[in-house]
Amino acid sequence: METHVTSPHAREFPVLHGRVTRLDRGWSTVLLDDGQVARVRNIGVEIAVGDMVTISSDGERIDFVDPRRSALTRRQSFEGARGVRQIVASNIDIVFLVHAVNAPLNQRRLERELVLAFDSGAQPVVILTKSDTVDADEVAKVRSSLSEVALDVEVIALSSRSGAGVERVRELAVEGITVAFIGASGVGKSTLVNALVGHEVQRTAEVREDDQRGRHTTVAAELIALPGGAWLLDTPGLRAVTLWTSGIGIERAFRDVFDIAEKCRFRDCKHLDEPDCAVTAAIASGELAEIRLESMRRLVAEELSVEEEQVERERAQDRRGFRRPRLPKT
Ligand SMILES: Nc1nc2c(ncn2[C@@H]2O[C@H](COP(=O)(O)OP(=O)(O)OP(=O)(O)O)[C@@H](O)[C@H]2O)c(=O)[nH]1
Ligand SMILES: [Mg+2]
Repeated sequence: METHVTSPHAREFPVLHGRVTRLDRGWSTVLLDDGQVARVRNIGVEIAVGDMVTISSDGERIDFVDPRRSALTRRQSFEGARGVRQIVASNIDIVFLVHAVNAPLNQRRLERELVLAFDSGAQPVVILTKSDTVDADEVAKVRSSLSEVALDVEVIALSSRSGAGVERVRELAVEGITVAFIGASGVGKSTLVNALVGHEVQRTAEVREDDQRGRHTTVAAELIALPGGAWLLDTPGLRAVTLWTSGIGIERAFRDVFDIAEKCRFRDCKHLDEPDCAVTAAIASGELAEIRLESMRRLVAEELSVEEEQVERERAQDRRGFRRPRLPKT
């Protein structure tokens, strides 16, 4: 007679593992490793589009989220969400920061996006869309303005309408990698998705005539398969690029200021009225634009207030008894 030994750890059901392609009010759409699609509840776990997840054996909910190798995270911007984060995109390799060439130039917004992008662990690339709407000189002008703040970052000018420049995005979105599009509403993220896929997968809508602002057409982040084998994450236009606590983001995004500050006499120089401050000297000589320093200060302060909000939030939760104090084991 044959002996059968069943491991006490053997699973009764096969493990269901896959990637979250969409979130809708507490439900995740998961593309399973075997190609099937599952809709499961998100209970008790923080889920983001792009996450790799394991589904419970009854197929009802997400049990486990694989450690994220990168995550684009911002502070929730709605009222009452102090100290709460939102993961906009997870497990991404490149984050494209999308701006429209014919909309008012926004260096300050780009600075914020760069902080989030550098902190995410993915590589930022700037995309300048709608190059068909202005002449080549104007494209060059806007490109160089954006490059002033996007240090060491590639800027791709393109038109989803004519197709000019789109090839460079295809070159970067190689098989197996995940790219995300982030930007204000109406800059043309979904139109570019459609150009890359080759047919309409995402809905798009006209911008407002007077100020070129969009109508928040895309309402949920969605992971889309590209023909070449890459994954593309289209996101709804962000109204506000709010910072989350940053690791290296501010330092990377403001490399120019940090490089100059290396030469200050004091290591903890605040660049106010300290003697031998290299930063104030660089501003006086025109080497550094004062607005860069102001901008950086604002972001550092914002980040500090997010940290304070988090501490305050944890305290409030403790007070409400959401989290039991750890008692020593008896
Ligand atoms: N001329 C021109 N128009 C473009 C181009 N790309 C996008 N548009 C137009 O810009 C408008 C907004 O495009 P969408 O793709 O919906 O913008 P979005 O960034 O996805 O906006 P949200 O989903 O609201 O965040 C549409 O009318 C597009 O046709 C382009 O390269 N050239
Ligand atoms: Mg869209």
